Amino acid sequence: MDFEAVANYSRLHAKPPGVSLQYGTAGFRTKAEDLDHTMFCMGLLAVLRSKQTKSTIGIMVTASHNPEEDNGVKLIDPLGEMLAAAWEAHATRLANAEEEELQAVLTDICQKEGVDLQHSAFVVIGRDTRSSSKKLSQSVTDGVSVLGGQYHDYGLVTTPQLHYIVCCRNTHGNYGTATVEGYYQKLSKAFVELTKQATSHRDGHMCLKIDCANGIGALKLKEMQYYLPGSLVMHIDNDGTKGRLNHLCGADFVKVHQKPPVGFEMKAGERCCSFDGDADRIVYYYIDAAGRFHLLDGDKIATLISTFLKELLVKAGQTVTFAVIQTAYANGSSTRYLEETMKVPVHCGKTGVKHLHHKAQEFDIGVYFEANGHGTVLFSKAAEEKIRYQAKEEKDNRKREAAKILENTIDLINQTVGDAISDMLLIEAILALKNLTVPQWDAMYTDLPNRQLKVKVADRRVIDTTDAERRAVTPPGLQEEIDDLVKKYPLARAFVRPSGTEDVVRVYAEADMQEHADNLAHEVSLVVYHLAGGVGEPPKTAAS
Ligand code: G16
Repeated sequence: MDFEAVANYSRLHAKPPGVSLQYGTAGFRTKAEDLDHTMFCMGLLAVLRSKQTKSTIGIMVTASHNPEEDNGVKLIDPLGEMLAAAWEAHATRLANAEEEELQAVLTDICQKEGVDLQHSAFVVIGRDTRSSSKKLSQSVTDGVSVLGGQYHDYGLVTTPQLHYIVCCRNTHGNYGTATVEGYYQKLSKAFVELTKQATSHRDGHMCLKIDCANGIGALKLKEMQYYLPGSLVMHIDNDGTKGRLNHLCGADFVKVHQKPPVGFEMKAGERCCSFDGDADRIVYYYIDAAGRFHLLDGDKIATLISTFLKELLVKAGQTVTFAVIQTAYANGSSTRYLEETMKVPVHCGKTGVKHLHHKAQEFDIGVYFEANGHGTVLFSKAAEEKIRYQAKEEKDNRKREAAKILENTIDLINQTVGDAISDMLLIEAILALKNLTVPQWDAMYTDLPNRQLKVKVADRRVIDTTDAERRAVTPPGLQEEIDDLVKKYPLARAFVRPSGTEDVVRVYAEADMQEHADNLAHEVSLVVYHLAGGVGEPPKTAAS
């Protein structure tokens, strides 16, 4: 390692004084102006990770659902999954090291992780559409180059596209071709095959209005349109030509505020969906004849996909282990429906798809979704092989047809990470195949009214949680106060947790009526404000 060159380059990407960052739920996130040094360090770290794993590593420059002025970065591991937890700690140490400590930290990581410095390193880089992303991705390439790593810059891509590309490169094309075109070809071929048997879309039912959060999703959907059949009519809105990224639009806005993007025109019954800024989340919604808004979030998506897969597995006569993985944000009704009506085992993990992904890997088929619309389905190698074999060799026509649909479903799903485009195509295919309208899908179960709020505190790390973030351990007395408040309302539940992507504490509450959920969320917010060092004005009610 040429430490002198590292030191020289590091001076060009100087660490801003007083900024201390942590590799959080999805990498580093903060104001873009504070990230140049972190980006450089992540270039260095990716080279070490690549040498250690003898694989291509990905670096995505994005702050996903955060506002335009923020940015962020995360590393992608060899099979397209999130960075291993031990390396998250290395990332935090490296990013926070002062210039004179850099050499010691790099050496220590190499020793601890047995990095073979003689091995070559290859890194692929992608970025979202933020105005700060291009320059920051150049800081990443400086870090990669100074340690002698090779790289390929894929430029503007969705986060899931880069995850897909990393996986393709490391599986030598088995997962698909490692290009954005390869991604379009793989998904569109599976979508066309899957919807061949559907009758409904021939009547023009596959018509969808898409809010792209003024982000990268719009660009990529427009490119992908050429690969998709004309029967899928996409009206792409919030495409970045007018509005600001994630501002009053996008999956996070729609989910949290439980209303359509501002200025989004919707006809009654029209099927609509929203992506987030880097197109790794999706939620669906519609308004009914009375003008009421209905949200179909990640829980409803998980339920739809699980129902579809379970029916096919029964038809194909396949016996596999199957589970749904949710987080504490999952609506109580969804968990009850999955467990009691669908008889599907449900597990609860900590927020962050990295946690859900690992749990889902324990099953032949693991469906994981966060309520915010971030999720996917994982198939074990054994289950995938069984399905592919049956799709080819099965003598029973009915079973073979079911296996073929399962096989195309596997190809349509981006198994590396939650992917708004892939999830959207799968949902469209399922609705077409099952001849289901969105109100019919919505009617599977009724959500308990719920409310999410954010509270500003001086240091959100004063809140520590346990039991998959459903209970607060610190500060003292907080959980007891929450328990007392929850007792006031029927069917109520509430929890608080520090966000890993924004400088806030998140509050979630659900109850039998919207008014109760709103009151409970507000009361819990006040408790957080008082016991966890709230700053600024005390939280206002959800209605205000
Ligand atoms: C990221 C993570 C998600 C997580 C979300 C919010 O999403 O990938 O798993 O649910 O942040 O996390 P937190 O509540 O800790 O801020 P995205 O879409 O922003 O990458």
